[in-house]
Amino acid sequence: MDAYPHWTGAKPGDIIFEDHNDDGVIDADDRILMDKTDAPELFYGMKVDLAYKNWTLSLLAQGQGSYYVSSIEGNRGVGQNVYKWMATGYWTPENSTSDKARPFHRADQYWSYLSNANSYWFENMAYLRLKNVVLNYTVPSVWTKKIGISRADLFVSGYNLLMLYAAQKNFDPEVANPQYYPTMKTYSIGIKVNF
Ligand SMILES: [Ca+2]
Repeated sequence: MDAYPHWTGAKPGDIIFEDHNDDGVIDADDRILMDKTDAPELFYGMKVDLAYKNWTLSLLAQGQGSYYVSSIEGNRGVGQNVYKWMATGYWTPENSTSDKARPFHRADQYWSYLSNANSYWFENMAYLRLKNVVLNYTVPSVWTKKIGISRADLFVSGYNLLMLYAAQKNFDPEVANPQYYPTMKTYSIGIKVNF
């Protein structure tokens, strides 16, 4: 503790604030503007359509570039009400290599988001997700015409199938709020018939 400037009352396992102006004291003069944005730098998407004989496969991936939200914004109850990922693997004397702060009361720590705003709580929401996949089979017309159908397609599709990349993995970066439900996976099967 004594090796580095800290707030009064700091304990092992607390967040370490940077002595940005290097004066040996942690105070309001160590505040700096964050060079992060709270809106994505870009959105992007990729679509691939493949066809082979009677089969088609359509893939859609989408993502967004870096932006930062605080994972601990808003009221989440009192006491030791913390997210699951904060409740395990945190710093203890036996686990002293962890960079995760010890459990805390959301309101009464000097390093809470309410008391002294800091970058510890900000998470990068960049991601790339396999959003939509459709596999389609067109039934050969020599079969369908016998029963008066001009075209028949069988398909399976999936929505929100796979997170290909996420800068942080604690919660769904597309929803970008750990208090909300993550996006749901959806699977569909279907038949499309033209008479
Ligand atoms: Ca300072």
